[in-house]
Amino acid sequence: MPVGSVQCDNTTLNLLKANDYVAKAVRDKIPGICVINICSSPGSGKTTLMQETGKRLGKDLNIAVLVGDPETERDAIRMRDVGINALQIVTGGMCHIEAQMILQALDHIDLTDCDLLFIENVGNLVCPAAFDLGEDYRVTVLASTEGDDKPKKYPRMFLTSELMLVSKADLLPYVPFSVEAAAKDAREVNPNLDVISISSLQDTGMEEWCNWLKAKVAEKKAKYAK
Ligand SMILES: Nc1nc2c(ncn2[C@@H]2O[C@H](COP(=O)(O)OP(=O)(O)OP(=O)(O)O)[C@@H](O)[C@H]2O)c(=O)[nH]1
Ligand SMILES: [Mg+2]
Repeated sequence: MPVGSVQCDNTTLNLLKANDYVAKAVRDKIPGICVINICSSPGSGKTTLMQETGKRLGKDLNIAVLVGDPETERDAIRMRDVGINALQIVTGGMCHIEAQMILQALDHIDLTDCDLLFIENVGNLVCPAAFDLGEDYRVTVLASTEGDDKPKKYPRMFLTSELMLVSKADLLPYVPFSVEAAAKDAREVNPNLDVISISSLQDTGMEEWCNWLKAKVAEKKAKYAK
């Protein structure tokens, strides 16, 4: 290789580097807002969880949602149905959200006085793990119906998350899923991971989850106020 040149042959790494610059632009654009990137497989209960969270915390916190899906506006409509400010990001078939989609979306949603912005990522335990969206925290939802072996099979998702929510906890008596086994594997991947079992339909874990969120919003506000 000639002296003074660099061989750029890793397209993926370069794309991710570009994404990181845009993620920084997202952070700079909404500095005081606590941003939570919710990731999971399709159907683990992300939208239902945000609906129930909005019902509980909507009085205390100003919540908004950006929700990504390959097609349809259905999830944003579901959020608006329960009174939450929401904008759909239609990825046009892409299996994850990228930071530039968030940056564009920020021009189309009113976040005046917003305390907490959820980003519901496209259902997928692989690709979303690679893309920083400018979030403060990443939360991975693993449903009891998916099997407890996922943290070791999709480690990057759990490695890059601060919290794992074991969702659909109301179904635990009926499915072969060990919360202890999933938590043990997940913590072998990421020793700092918090774990909460939760059911949006039966209220299990909702208080712990809402307290976790309130603490993160307060931390962000305190940091921004400095
Ligand atoms: N038993 C049970 N079912 C739930 C729970 N939360 C959600 N569901 C059901 O799971 C299905 C999927 O829920 P969604 O909230 O649409 O899941 P999602 O992760 O947003 O789905 P995608 O956006 O398509 O990835 C729906 O039929 C929900 O009613 C729960 O806590 N317990
Ligand atoms: Mg959804």
